[in-house]
Order: sequence, then C-alpha cells, then structure tokens
Amino acid sequence: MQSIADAGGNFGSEYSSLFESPENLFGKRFSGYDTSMHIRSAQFIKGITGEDDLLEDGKPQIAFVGRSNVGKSSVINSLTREKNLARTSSFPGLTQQINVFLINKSFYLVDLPGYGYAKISAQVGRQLSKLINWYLFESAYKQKTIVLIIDAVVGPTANDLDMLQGLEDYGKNIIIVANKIDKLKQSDYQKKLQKIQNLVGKHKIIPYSTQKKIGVNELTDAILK
Ligand SMILES: Nc1nc2c(ncn2[C@@H]2O[C@H](COP(=O)(O)OP(=O)(O)OP(=O)(O)O)[C@@H](O)[C@H]2O)c(=O)[nH]1
Ligand SMILES: [Mg+2]
Repeated sequence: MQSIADAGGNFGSEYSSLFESPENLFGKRFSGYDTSMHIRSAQFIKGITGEDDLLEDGKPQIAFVGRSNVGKSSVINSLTREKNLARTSSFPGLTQQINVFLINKSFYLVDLPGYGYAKISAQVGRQLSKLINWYLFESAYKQKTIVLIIDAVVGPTANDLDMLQGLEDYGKNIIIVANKIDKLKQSDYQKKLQKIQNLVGKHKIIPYSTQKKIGVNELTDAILK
C-alpha cells in the first residue's frame, strides 16, 4: 500500500489527528471502498478538460464549486492538511481545468475552475463556464456531494445564486461553505451569516476559514456522511 511518504506528500504528524475516530467517520459510509481507516494519502491525479475514464471508475466524487478566488483550492488543501496539494497542480491564481485528487485511493475531491473572474477574456470565461456546466450538469458523472463555496464577506453573488439554483434543479446533494470568515468583524458576524442564510434558503451553511482552520472538522464530517 502506498504511504503518504511514497506519494510524495509532506504531511506532518498533526495530519493524522484530523481523521481520528475513523470508524464512525468512514466505516460503511462509502460501502464497497476502502474508507475504513485514516486518511492516509491525498494525491493529485490529473487535470481534465473533458471526458475521462477516471471519473467512471465508480469512486465517489466530491466537487468544489464557487466563484474565482473564493478559496476552493485552499479549502481542499485545508481538508487534507496539505499546504500545496491543490495549488501546485493548478495555474497560478486561476484553476483552468478540473483537478482531481484521490484520497485514500478511495474517493475523489474535485477542484473546479471558478466562475466570474473579471480579469480573463470573455472567451476564456465562457470556456470555463462551459467546462463547469458540462461536468456538473451534462456529463454522465455523478457527484456524491457538491460543496458550494461562498465568500462570507461578499455574500452570495448573482452567479452563486444561479449556480445554487442549477444544483437544486438537478437534485444535487449540496453543502454550502461560507469561506473567509476571518475577514468578518466579530460585530458583523451574526448579521452577515443570517443574511447569507436568508439568500440561500434551507441549506445548512458551514462557516469556514482556511486561514484560521475554522470549520475543517465540520466540513470533513459533512462530506463523509
Ligand atoms: N483571509 C482569507 N483568505 C483566504 C481564505 N481562503 C482562501 N483565501 C485566499 O483567497 C485567495 C484565493 O484562494 P484560492 O484557493 O486560490 O481560490 P480558488 O477559489 O481556488 O480560485 P480559482 O482557482 O481562481 O477559482 C488566496 O489568496 C487565498 O490565500 C480564508 O479563509 N481567509
Ligand atoms: Mg483554484
């Protein structure tokens, strides 16, 4: 079995503590796959821009969507406790392909390009939107869960609400993460979170900060349910 070291990762000793108590967290939930132990490895597999056999192998896919710069790649890094896992494999500052990470050789974390980035050409923007929409709504691939990441300071944008509507229309299993809560003033926190809640409706929101490592355990638990 390939260890973390074999995989070239640099997981520190604190890494193993994230997924302690694995029997409850992993056991049985992804039946048929080896999910009964700690997260031992997180590997970048490949970036894809279209059909790929990889995504047909039956392993659960957990996809991360949201506007550009909201912190999708950072959230993946924080979940795996690997500082550069998602970033090293993407274009600097802008993920332009669907990056696929294999966790424990058992399930995939899927890092999608962001939407709504102002500094790219309209043509590239359209291509990225096409890729996102294809993967989520047109391809044959089934995602176990979609994590929609919203900027806690900015709140849900029109694009975020469109995306949410699409995910709901297609009956996806959705988790909403409000990232960058470290940027909120303590006095604004409740008001801001409530406002986001009002806009997204019934969905549970996980307040998150990749910088302060807030929400990591809660999101881990939610995606492994
Ligand atoms: N303050 C703060 N900054 C964050 C947080 N999470 C991410 N960032 C910063 O936000 C910027 C964008 O992060 P990325 O993870 O690259 O964002 P992304 O959504 O993957 O971006 P694209 O690949 O362009 O779609 C980086 O400068 C991060 O350091 C957070 O919780 N708090
Ligand atoms: Mg990214």
